[in-house]
Amino acid sequence: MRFVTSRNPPTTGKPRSPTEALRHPGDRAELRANFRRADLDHDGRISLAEFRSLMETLDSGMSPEEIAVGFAELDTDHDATIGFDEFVAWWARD
Ligand SMILES: [Ca+2]
Repeated sequence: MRFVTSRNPPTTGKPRSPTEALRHPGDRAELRANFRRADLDHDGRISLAEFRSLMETLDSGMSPEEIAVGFAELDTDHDATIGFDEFVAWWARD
């Protein structure tokens, strides 16, 4: 993983994978708050652009490619948006 260190300083336990970048102990209210924060135009879905903004806000250290992969992972019904249910499913996944 040496190639990521210049962009992502060695912080202990810094999550790297799209499915782990946002995962941390949090309750449902926090989850909803994060979803709302990500849903910039308040249409109840997260677009790729909004997802990218969220990842930048959370300082995920993900590249555009990783963000695109992460987005695709979340978008389980392939409608090019992430609904709250998809967001929750992803967050709760183990
Ligand atoms: Ca979707």
